[in-house]
Amino acid sequence: NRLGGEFNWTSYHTYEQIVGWLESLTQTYPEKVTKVVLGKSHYGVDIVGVKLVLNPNATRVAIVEGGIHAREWIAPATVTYILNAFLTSGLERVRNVAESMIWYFVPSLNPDGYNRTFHEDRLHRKNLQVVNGSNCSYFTGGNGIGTDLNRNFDYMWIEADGESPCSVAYAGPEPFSAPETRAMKALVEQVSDSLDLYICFHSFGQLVLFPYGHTTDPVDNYYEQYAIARMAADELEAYNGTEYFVGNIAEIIYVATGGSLDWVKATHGTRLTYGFELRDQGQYGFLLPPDQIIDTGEETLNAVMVLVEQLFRL
Ligand code: ING
Ligand code: ZN
Repeated sequence: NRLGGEFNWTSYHTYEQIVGWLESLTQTYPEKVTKVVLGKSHYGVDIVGVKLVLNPNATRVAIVEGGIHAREWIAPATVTYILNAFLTSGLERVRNVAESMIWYFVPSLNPDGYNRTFHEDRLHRKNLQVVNGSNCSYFTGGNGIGTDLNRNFDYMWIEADGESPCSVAYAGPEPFSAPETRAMKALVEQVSDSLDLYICFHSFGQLVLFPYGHTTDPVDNYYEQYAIARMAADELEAYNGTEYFVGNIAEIIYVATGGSLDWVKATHGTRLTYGFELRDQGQYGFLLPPDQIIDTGEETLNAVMVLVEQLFRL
């Protein structure tokens, strides 16, 4: 595959390159990797993910979401890094983890926004859906046009923030108004009964987050979610000293509603639901240099392995 052949983790890649690489995987590993089109973006671009099955006896499902926010480039890069490790690592530990579940990897849930950050506005965050009657300026570095997809899911929708169409966290005119969030909703609903693990990747801040975003009241399995997150963060830190904090969303970053993680937890009762704020702590912020992709990928892979090992007590 022309695009797949050039793929690496020493630079960031366009949406087209990522999809090209995913398609190349279905050719290289036809028994293991299946292309999944979750739906279409507002501009009509296929939202492409893959289903990975390394062990036909696996029954429990994990979904790995990246790129819901366009400017957080390290998120898609980390999702593809982990997928690649699952397919190519010679380490028994990595293989055991990879084989223990049915995986859905969605590196870039917001293709329109992501494309825009490559050629127009590096700091765009939302999708590119214009809301009737609003007249947001176009070049704004995060505000401007679009719906914040991570405020558009139907749990506690618009309770916290995001009522102004031009604001950075605009929740949309109604829950699931964005085709991108509806696409993820459809995937989650399709696998809901078997879904045990949902991970979404953001940047930046070096945090492992879990529900909820509307309240600091503890989620049902707070201690399980907390203890496993802390173990994962410890393992991440052990790799090369990158420090992480863990906790409830509302407690350790800010009150936020309508996120995918909270909707998955509240609506589907998924046992482990985590959001990572990847590197860094603000030195480069969203503009994380590409020479940090591999270390970020490797340390984050270590954390993800702990989540799965604890899920199954491997
Ligand atoms: N952070 C996330 C955001 O949407 C988050 C934090 C994660 C909120 C999960 C709610 C649920 O604001 C970034 N950096 O986007
Ligand atoms: Zn984000």
